[in-house]
Amino acid sequence: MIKIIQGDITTLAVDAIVNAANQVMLGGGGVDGAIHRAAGHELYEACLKVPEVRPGVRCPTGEARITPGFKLPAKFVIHTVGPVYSGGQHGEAEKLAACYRNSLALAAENDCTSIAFPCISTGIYGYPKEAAAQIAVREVKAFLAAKNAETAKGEDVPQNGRARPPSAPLQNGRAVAPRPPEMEVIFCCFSERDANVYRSLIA
Ligand code: AR6
Repeated sequence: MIKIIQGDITTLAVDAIVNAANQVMLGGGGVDGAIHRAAGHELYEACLKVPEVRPGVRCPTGEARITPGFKLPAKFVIHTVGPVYSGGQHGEAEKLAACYRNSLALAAENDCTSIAFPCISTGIYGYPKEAAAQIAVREVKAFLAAKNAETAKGEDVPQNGRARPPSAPLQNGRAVAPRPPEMEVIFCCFSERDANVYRSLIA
C-alpha cells in the first residue's frame, strides 16, 4: 500500500524512516540533520560504528545501511545516499532508483511492515523533483508488486501431509499459510508542493 503525506518524517511512528544521508553518515543538513537531532546522540554513535568501505565512506551512493531509531518514534533509520544531480547524464537516475530498491530490501530483511521515505536527493543534492518522484514511485510499485506476487505464489502451495497451523486459514478446502502483512510505504513530503507531485503520479 502506498500513502502520501505532507509533514516531518521525524514524527512518524513507523517501522523505518529513510534518511537522505551522505557517504560519511555522520549527519548533515536537511532531513539528515533533522533525523540526527530528533534521534539523539546515540544515532551518531551508531553511525560511527558502521564500518567504512573506504576512507570516509560508510555508505556508497545508491546503497543503504540500517541503525536503530533511538529517540525517534520509528524503530529503525535506513540511511541511503542519493546522487548529487549534475545534469542527469552521470548515472543519477540509476543511483536514485538503487536507493529506493536497497532501502526497501533492507526494510524487508528487518521485518519492517511500514517505511517512510523523504524525497531523496531533491534538496541539497539538487535532483529535479518531478523526475525524482517518478523514479521513487516506479521503484516502490515494482517492489510491492514483486512482494505480492511472492506472497500469492506461497499461498498456492498446499501444506500436504503437514498439520495445519492453528492460524492457517482454509482456501478451497486446502490449508494455506497465513498471509504476511503487506508493506506500507509512505512518501513523506516536507512541502505541499512535493506531496502534489506524488499525488499526480499515484492517481
Ligand atoms: N521531513 C521530511 N522531509 C524533509 C525534512 C523533514 N524533517 N527536512 C527536509 N526534508 P535534503 P538531499 C526534505 O537536502 O537532497 C544533507 O546535508 C527536503 O524538503 O535533506 O538528498 C545530507 O547530509 C527535500 O525534499 O537531502 C547530504 O549531504 C528532501 O527532504 C545531503 O544533505 C531531501 O532534501 C543530501 O541531500
